Amino acid sequence: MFIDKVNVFLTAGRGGDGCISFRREKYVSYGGPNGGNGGKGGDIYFEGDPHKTTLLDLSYKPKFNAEDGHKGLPNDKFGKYGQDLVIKVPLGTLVFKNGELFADIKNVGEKVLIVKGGRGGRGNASFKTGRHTAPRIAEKGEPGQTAEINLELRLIADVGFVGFPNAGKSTLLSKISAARPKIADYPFTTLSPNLGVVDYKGTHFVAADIPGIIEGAHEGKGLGLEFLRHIRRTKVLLHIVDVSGFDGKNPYNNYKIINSELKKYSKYILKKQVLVVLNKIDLPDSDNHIKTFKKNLKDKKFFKISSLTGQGIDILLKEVVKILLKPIVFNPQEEIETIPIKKYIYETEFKISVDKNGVFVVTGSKVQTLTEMTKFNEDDSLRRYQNILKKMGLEIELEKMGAKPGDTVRICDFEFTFEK
Ligand SMILES: Nc1nc2c(ncn2[C@@H]2O[C@H](COP(=O)(O)OP(=O)(O)OP(=O)(O)O)[C@@H](O)[C@H]2O)c(=O)[nH]1
Ligand SMILES: [Mg+2]
Repeated sequence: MFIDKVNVFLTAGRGGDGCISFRREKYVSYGGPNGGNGGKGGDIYFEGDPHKTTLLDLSYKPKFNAEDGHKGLPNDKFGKYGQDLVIKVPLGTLVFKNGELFADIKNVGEKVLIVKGGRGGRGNASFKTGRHTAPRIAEKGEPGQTAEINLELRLIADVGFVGFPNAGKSTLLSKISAARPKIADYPFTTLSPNLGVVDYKGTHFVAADIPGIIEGAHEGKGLGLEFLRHIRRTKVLLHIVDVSGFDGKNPYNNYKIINSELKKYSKYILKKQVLVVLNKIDLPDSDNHIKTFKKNLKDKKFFKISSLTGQGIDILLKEVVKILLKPIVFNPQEEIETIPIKKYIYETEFKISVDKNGVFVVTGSKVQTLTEMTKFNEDDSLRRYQNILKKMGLEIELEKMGAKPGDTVRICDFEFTFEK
């Protein structure tokens, strides 16, 4: 099955907790602190894999977690790092993180860090200072980053085939490559894109055959225009027309319908090199229809082929290769046409609001991380926490908002009583 859009939820590994421990040796009554730091949590990456052509396997598993970091240990032993998770994706995968385009994985082995594992919590050995020689402070590990990810596949092909159903797109692909797409005498035989590698006298290129388009596709008729995203990055389009008129329709009209559907999909798509390919010239009525094309296309070049007998294909491929060998510059607008523009949001260190019960609720990622990394059952840790919040100006801000001693302040899942 071909799946080209998938949502997954990623959670990087949490950092390991720092350790509180003191040296215990014979004849040494006051050993110093020796609790090690926790290990970092595992990161999650996406990596381009040339053997993948669909996002199907990711659709089975909506949630991915990387390993948590291990706890720090006594004797200054650091916790082990959590293992990174590398998720393989097909080339041409666009990664949207929390709704914004984050990465575009185009190359073999290209590895992109998507969510970072949390830092390991500091052990008490690292809190030792000249004044504070026996700290009972250690941090908990930092939570790993999380993100909702939408993946969208845009196949990477050099040449794309477009046209009405039954025009012979799949037949052509099977003739010029080793791909074996389904071919049949009815519309919508092809339900998802097929890729094939073409070797024309030593020049290799990838061709993509996508499902047929019909009139009204931009309104969702037939299979719609969804699959056109897979030819957006191609350098050349072959517009394949059944020129036999066998189905009783006028081939030139069909040609115009496809062009108008393509235009409705994107204003950039027809700026590509498009080669008009009149197929099925082995059938009797084709000559008449070819004349219509000649008249209407004027000096625009077109190619006459039979995907069945192979006639004319060599001349067509020669032209395709000629175009591919020229450098092609993509319009960057083209890529982002359907992609939302990134918005940057400035976040203050914390925000305070008052809920309906008069509780002061403090939010903000910095405060949240600090809270999640604090061991509240250790007095020294708690004191350090209070000091940091004070330095951030939380106390002053709370007072400005009208907090009085005895009021409740909530940070994450913890409630505190406000006092000066
Ligand atoms: N006589 C003749 N028949 C052809 C030629 N090319 C394709 N056909 C036939 O036309 C029919 C449709 O061919 P497909 O290759 O499945 O057409 P398609 O464009 O891929 O169709 P969809 O997948 O439905 O979009 C099949 O019966 C083919 O055998 C040709 O050059 N000459
Ligand atoms: Mg087909």
